[in-house]
Amino acid sequence: HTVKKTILSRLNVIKNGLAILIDPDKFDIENTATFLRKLPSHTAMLFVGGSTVPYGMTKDLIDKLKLFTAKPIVLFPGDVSQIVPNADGLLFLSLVSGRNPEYLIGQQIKAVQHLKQTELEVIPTAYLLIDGGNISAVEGVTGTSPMSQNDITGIVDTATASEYLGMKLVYLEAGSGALNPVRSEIIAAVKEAISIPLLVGGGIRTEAQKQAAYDAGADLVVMGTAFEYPSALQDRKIVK
Ligand code: 1GP
Repeated sequence: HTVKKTILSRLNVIKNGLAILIDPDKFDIENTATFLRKLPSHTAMLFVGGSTVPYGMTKDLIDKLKLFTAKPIVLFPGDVSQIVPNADGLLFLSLVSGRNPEYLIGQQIKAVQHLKQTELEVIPTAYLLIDGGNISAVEGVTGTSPMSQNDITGIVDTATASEYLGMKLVYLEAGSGALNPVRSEIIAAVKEAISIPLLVGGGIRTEAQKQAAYDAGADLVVMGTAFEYPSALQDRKIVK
């Protein structure tokens, strides 16, 4: 199992990077080429995953994406059934904001037998669910509560402990479709405390929100919903 660490090394030098999240369950595969053409030019990589994805859909989508793009494709799986060999890498997530052992270590152990059959670059990622003002799919699926946006010390210490444990990325997640993205103050405090790359996503729909995340210290912003419903982005772009 020798794998080039190309995605992580890219993340270690990335600045103002953008990852577009595609949920196979919500994506029209026939529309793949058009979808990719419309993405911002600074899109660094594609994330593929969702909370509930029917078996087989992830692999088919990635085969299709690879016909039209050379950008790295990184799995962002809701569970082990979404681990497929035709992606380039995998965010190996541990939900460190919660106390459900299944999502701290259980799913990861179950993933091993799948991963042994792939050459995916495995990227240890501390995944922190932050309150986005509505009930997220992550909260529903994992049965864990998000951290309050007021608990800055708790969030910073969780991210720092994760780096001490050897995690290679920190991902601050407000949840897909969050009403409120992670606040700038939190992003800045976490960025200040860690030396590994910081990913921020959930509820970021406008250019202004994206820029605010970069200004606060996000190395990579993850956007999904805004590109699933491009008209929503167009409408809100005026806010810029
Ligand atoms: C969800 O952070 C990602 O895991 C993206 O969220 O769909 O709200 O952009 P949105």
